Amino acid sequence: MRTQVAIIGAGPSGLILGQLLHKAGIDAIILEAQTPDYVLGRIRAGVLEQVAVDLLDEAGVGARMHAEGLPHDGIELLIGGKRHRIDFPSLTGGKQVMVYGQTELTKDLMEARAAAGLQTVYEARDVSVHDFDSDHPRVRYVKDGASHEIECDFIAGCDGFHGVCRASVPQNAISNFERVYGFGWLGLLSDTPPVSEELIYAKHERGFALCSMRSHTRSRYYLQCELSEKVEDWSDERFWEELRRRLDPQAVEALVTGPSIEKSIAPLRSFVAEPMRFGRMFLAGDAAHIVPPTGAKGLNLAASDVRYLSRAFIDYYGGGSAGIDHYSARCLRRVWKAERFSWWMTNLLHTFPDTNAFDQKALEAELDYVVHSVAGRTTLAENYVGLPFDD
Ligand code: RFL
Ligand code: PHB
Repeated sequence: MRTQVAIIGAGPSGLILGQLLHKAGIDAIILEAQTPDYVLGRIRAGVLEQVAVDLLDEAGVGARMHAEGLPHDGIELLIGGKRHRIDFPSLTGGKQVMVYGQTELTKDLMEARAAAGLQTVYEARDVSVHDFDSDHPRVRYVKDGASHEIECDFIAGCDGFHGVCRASVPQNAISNFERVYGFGWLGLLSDTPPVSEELIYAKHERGFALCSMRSHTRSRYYLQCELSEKVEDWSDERFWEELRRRLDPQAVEALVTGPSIEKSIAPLRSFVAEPMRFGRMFLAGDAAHIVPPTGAKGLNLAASDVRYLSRAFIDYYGGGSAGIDHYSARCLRRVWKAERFSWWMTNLLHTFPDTNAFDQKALEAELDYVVHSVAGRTTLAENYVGLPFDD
């Protein structure tokens, strides 16, 4: 088998890249280890930056997002029992974000791919990448017990944090930067109306809480929790009780509870691998970097990487090499700003067991500054809605 770009992974990065390449007339095959249902069953991100919305429109998959997604003009920070609204349009020259679940986005991309008759191999086992430091990279995999090999011009490693692409790079060719936070988020999804029209990020001495949503009838809530916690120990009742403790009386009164549809714990981590190009293999999305979810940047970074990568391939097949040569540096500039923002939001809003009294006071002053100064609010808003691209 031969293709121009072999894409490993059918998460958001792989699927968006596949769609953008298709629009540009570039051939690609996607290999995915899991089944479509498994991929759709992963409840993850919910907030899209304007630039990600624009990219999905460009990829031709924006129709349902515009019809069913919820444009948001701001978020609320609940600090010391008091709410502070961050108004995006007035602070960023008119920008908004779009609340639309990763699951829905993935579904739209899968359907567009199927409708265009594009090839995705689900349940591809033992995927391995070869000779990406030569002009003839190859990818091998096993499907239904039979071995296959794909010859290609490029490999796109869109296979997430635990994927095979980054792991196949020689140790001396890659640098990893990492920060672990020692706690996680316990998430709950329920078919109940959201507690508020906008997202509420709550700082509380018992731990951070987030009130988010997927639609007017589906809510997503998170509680900061210990890594040793087990989902089985969190009955729905216990979750709702703990959430109430971390919210203000107005939210407690408005909160509609109900049975959970999904509950899971995700550890918080910051991670960046540099560079993001190894010869003819390129890493994109979670394969190259992880952010703690506090800044809602994970999915958005995946989209911005594949935007750069699709342009790099289009440039290459048009006879240029600047796009592929600058891919890594271009991505990393934006990645590190989102890493910094996510780390900052996480530090600001979570409870850390080892914070000393001085640091605690300095943090309170910083929060006071952020919410009460236009410059502070602007910094938060500008990063939250998404920084502009270089080009
Ligand atoms: P994904 O979504 O992990 O997709 C990678 C795909 O590659 C497949 N794969 C392989 N395929 C073939 N061969 C192999 N050897 C393979 N190894 C892996 C996997 O099955 C998978 O389908 O990465 P991608 O596309 O880069 O997209 C990134 C986003 O999914 C991610 O950044 C966000 O969802 C991060 N994230 C969140 N971001 C937010 O902005 N807000 C959130 O609330 C939020 N919650 C989360 C999250 C990520 C989580 N993870 C990764 C554990 C919650 C969780 C639990
Ligand atoms: C979500 O809705 O899952 C969500 C929203 C905002 C975040 C993180 C997660 O910062």
